[in-house]
Amino acid sequence: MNQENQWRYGFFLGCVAPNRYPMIESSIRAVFDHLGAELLELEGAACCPAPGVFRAFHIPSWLIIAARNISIAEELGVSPLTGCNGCYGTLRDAWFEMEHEPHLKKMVNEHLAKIGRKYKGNLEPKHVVQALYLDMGIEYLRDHVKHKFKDLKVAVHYGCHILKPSDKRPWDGEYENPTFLDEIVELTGAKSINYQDKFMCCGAGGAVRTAVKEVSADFTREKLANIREAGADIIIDVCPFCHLQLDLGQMEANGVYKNMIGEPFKTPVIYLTQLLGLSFGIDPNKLGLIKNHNLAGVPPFISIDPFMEIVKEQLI
Ligand code: 9S8
Ligand code: 9S8
Ligand code: COM
Repeated sequence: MNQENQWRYGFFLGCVAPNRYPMIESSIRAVFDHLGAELLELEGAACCPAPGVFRAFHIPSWLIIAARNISIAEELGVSPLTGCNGCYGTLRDAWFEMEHEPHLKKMVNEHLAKIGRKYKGNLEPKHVVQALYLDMGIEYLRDHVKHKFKDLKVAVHYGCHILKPSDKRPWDGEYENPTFLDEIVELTGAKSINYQDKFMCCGAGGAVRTAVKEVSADFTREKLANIREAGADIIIDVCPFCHLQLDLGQMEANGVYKNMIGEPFKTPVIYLTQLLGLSFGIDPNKLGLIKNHNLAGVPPFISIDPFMEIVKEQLI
């Protein structure tokens, strides 16, 4: 198949990246462009809607809104592609459930007909990591590596929805100890270190962050303590909501649990395509790694300067 046709996707942004962490969106665009993949705009796309929130209240509404979002990509003839685990969870679970239960697809289409839309279900929703690892493949990515870190210890955080529920995910049976993300990270020369309870939730998901901040911050505290204990220089994630929790939530954990944690946590949080882009030789400005303003209350909340020092010493 022609490579350029093969790698065309409808870029589903979700809410958190465009509103809170635009550097994530920008780094995904830069890396996909560099790899010769085309990202089409999904005009009029709404919230996925968030799986831990909407699905928990009303499954039919969740399904119909998800199907509407997918149908925007279908009109362009491409798979929806998202860099968010939560959006991936919704789009992929909804797609899977409608494929396996025709009455759901029928119900959804009865509703979509009222706004002149039809959901087909012939295009599989994908995660950015899925496109990189399964569509393009490790060898193709390796061919683009220009610079390698000599000594960078990374705590890889997968997050929940990229792996589970396993029957609706494409990772070929490897769900308890997956390595796909570590393999991509290690292409850059970085070392993915082991840490206690690596597959634990960041604390944000399932609406926990919204409902009970302290519980959410407690998860994050535990996760960050394990990461610090293992000696990680940075955290790598693949979900803007995890990113928000590990960055802004790191500040919150430092506040709420200050008597418990000793020194405040200060581990920089970097999105996968920001790291990969550096190793491909992409301008750090395009990857959202250079701060050119002094506005308060704007992310990253945990300084990434220590990481950029390592980048300067080892990479550029
Ligand atoms: S959209 Fe609205 S809230 Fe969110 S970022 Fe991802 S999950 Fe889907
Ligand atoms: S936010 Fe993103 S995917 Fe989730 S549910 Fe548990 S972990 Fe963080
Ligand atoms: C997690 C999204 S990425 S949600 O809170 O579970 O909806």
